[in-house]
Amino acid sequence: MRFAYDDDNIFARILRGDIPCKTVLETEHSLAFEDISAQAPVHVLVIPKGPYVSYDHFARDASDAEILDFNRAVARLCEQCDLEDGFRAITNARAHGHQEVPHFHMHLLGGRPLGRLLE
Ligand code: DGP
Repeated sequence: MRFAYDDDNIFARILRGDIPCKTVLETEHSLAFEDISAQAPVHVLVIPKGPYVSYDHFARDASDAEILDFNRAVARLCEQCDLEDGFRAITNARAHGHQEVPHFHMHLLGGRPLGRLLE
């Protein structure tokens, strides 16, 4: 698969500081910030700082350091955002996944019972 990264996507602009965001956590390779249209009391987007379009792109091409950093950021967010009662981690990819922003991101949702995901 060929992944073409668009430098002008909204999360690239957030990473460059062109657009503000409410930062929840920043690490060497990752950034977490509040989703602009939160679907739950906790709705954080976790993104790598590198130019990856989707989860499969990130998992294939990111360095071990980036992948470790991202996953450790998720673990830290679970503590920082008081998600001990549970959470949902979702990542949408391409058209069938209804991905709107073409920079890999994980939605981390919690703070209330979220119901069944699939019927
Ligand atoms: P997805 O469909 O998985 O690509 O979801 C993209 C999410 O990004 C959506 O929940 C809304 C959020 N979002 C879009 N634009 C902005 C923005 O400018 N700032 C923030 N914080 N979130 C945004």
